[in-house]
Amino acid sequence: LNKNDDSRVSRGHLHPRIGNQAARYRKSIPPVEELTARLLDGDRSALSRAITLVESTLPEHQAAGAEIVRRILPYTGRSFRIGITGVPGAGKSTFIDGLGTAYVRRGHRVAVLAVDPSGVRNKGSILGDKTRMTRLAKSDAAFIRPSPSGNRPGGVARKTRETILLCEAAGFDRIVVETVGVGQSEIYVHSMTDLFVLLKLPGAGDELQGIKRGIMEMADMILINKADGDLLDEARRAAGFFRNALQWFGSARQVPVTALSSLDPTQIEDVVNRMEEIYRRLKTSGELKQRRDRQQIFWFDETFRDKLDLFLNGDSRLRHIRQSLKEKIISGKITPFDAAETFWNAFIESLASSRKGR
Ligand SMILES: Nc1nc2c(ncn2[C@@H]2O[C@H](COP(=O)(O)OP(=O)(O)O)[C@@H](O)[C@H]2O)c(=O)[nH]1
Ligand SMILES: [Mg+2]
Repeated sequence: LNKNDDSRVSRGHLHPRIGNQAARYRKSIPPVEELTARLLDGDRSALSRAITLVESTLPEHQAAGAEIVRRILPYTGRSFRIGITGVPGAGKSTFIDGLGTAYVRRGHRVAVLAVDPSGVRNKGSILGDKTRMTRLAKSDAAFIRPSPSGNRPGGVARKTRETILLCEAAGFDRIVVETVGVGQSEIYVHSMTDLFVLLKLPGAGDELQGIKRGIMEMADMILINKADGDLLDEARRAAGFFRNALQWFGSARQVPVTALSSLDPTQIEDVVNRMEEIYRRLKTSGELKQRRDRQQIFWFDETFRDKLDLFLNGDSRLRHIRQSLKEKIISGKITPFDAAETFWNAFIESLASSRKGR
């Protein structure tokens, strides 16, 4: 299936003046062959360029980006993908700065990416913020890229997933994806990483309330951050609490819980050792492959659903029919089941006529 086949869906309603824009930008796209070769050579500007294409809303750029991803696919998959989630202020950027620096010291090349579907930018709260990752930002062996923008969370996350592949092809072998728990973002990041880490603040007794449903099932490792100074005792207590809580949940999985100060490089080293141990185990047991296989299927389903939504919302007739059916359901004029049947038939009709119109 060619991704380009569906570009007309978004072209129709999202970018009415796309033709002009595409013409203006056409010249500025370096040939895909050249960009791919340079990227595989580890050229950072080619990597940035390719990511920009993947993130673009212009169909022409998207097509070029998709083509690059297709070409570099054989050179991907050989990194350890680590997801980090936690509320703002939990210390994610500080921790990632330490984590990345430790990895660079061990000879790895580290890429830090972010998924932030909230769309809140330029407030100093940008994920993947270089000002918080001062040590890492200076390193030649590190690449930091903030969250792509966009209003469809699945779309935002998919771009990051493709960016992971581009980074791997460019030689980055430790990929860190940061997110805040907005909407579905945790599910998305969990679905693109090998190890999903929950970074927690030392809670004040209400640990469970602060935890979104499902996060305990998703986390592969829980770190209680800021275990230093006045918060040391509180952090240790929280760690104990979580170890117990995991038992109550009856979790069959081994989820390590550690109190940590991200300001202490020695403690970061310990965490890195533990992460690497898990990575080795995942690889040798075959779990890594299984997990990534499941993720591939998740993204297939997710991307298809997303395309379907785009189609449904992009067709004004369908939008109208759907809305009036909903009103009829509420006023008791039609059952939800009959309404779904009616809408299905309208959908099939639209699909057929859009095929004919091409
Ligand atoms: N005492 C202490 N402060 C920390 C620690 N980790 C982060 N911080 C501080 O917590 C604040 C928020 O950290 P930041 O990394 O920006 O959090 P993020 O929003 O999750 O990325 C900053 O002032 C950090 O210096 C830690 O382990 N101990
Ligand atoms: Mg941050």
